[in-house]
Amino acid sequence: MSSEKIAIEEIISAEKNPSLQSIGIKILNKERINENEGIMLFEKAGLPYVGALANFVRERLHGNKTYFNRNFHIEPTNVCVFSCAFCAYSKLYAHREEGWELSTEQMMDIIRSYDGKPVTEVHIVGGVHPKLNLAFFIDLMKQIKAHRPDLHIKGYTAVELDYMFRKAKVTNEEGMKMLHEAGLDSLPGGGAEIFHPDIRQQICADKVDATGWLAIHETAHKLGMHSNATMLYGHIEKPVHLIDHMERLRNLQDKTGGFNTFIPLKFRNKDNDMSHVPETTLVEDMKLYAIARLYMDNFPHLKAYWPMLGRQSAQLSLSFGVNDLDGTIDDSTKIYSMAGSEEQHPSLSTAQLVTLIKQAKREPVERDTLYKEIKNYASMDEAEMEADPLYN
Ligand code: V47
Ligand code: SF4
Repeated sequence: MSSEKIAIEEIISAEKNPSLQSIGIKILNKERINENEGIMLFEKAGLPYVGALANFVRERLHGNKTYFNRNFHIEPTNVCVFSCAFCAYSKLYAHREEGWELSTEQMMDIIRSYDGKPVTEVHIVGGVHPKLNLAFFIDLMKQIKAHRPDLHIKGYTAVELDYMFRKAKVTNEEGMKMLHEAGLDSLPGGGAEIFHPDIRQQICADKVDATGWLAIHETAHKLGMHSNATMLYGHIEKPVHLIDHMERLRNLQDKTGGFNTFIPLKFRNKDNDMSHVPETTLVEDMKLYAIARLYMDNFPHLKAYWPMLGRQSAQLSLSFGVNDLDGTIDDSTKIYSMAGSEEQHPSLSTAQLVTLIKQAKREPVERDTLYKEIKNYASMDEAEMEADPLYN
């Protein structure tokens, strides 16, 4: 028996609460935990217990490997027809301040500015502009692919797609096929927030609901595309809503297997209509990641989005179930910095990201969007990287 298994068995048998102990045994035996057990972990378990279990699962799945990719973001617009209470964009729009709207040419200039650079993915997400329609985005996909065919396009949340398809009067399947054929490779996980209607009604009542969000992702999976899923945590929701959210995603994943990564997003309270709601503590953040790792047993990867969480907390999360830190990103992700994320100007070079992972005694692995390994940096010398413009 491995020393890791002996160690976790000791931790489980030292747990005084018999119900928590039996959850631990299930996890050890690769059995699925149910909704009540998930809620019990939130309500009764301490961080050391869930943390140790989540770390055990993380290492059983990935060893020390910690993935990142080299990507950049384009936010086509911050104008949005919706009015999510947590969103700094929607507040701006309500007050008609500081709107931006990039033309196709401006977005292609961003794409061209990465010519010759070893990025593998562009992440395109923005507000839901009433004028930017399906035809506009099909044309953008085609232009990007004509310029750089090997660049993976991960674009549009289910919220943007739902609006685009309804406006164009096409079904999910028809619209998704058109975008996919034009060059869209996969979907990001945004717009999921909290699925439970009691919470969704209060924080984002007017955009696509849980059924609609899940239907869009199911359609993408059926067409062979992959996608991610997010969960906006740490505001007015309770454990029952978090578990309900994860349960719905776990069920769809059982059906399609199309999700790559689960990404919990920490609610930030600056400059939005929920500024009175306090943010979660570091202990709560780590506990959330750990429980997510334990509950989402059919999701291969758990990602901490470092620009939102902050680089030190993201580093810590690597001991609480997380095995992916997203990407090297430049300073273009305004939706988070506007809402008060730790990182006002999120930017990390490959060398810096690799160092961050190594400091946590994990093994940095560059991946593409679909988790094909591009390069393992475990044995690469830091001085060598600092000296090479490819990594800076
Ligand atoms: O759905 C908005 C979130 C999301 C706030 O798939 C906020 O790889 C916290 O799609 N506090 C969009 N979060 C982000 C998104 C994403 C991000 C990173 C990686 C991936 C991926 C996808 O941003 C929205 C919403 O949940 N958001 N405002 C806020 N105040
Ligand atoms: Fe619009 Fe997205 Fe902000 Fe909601 S979270 S207001 S859909 S940009």
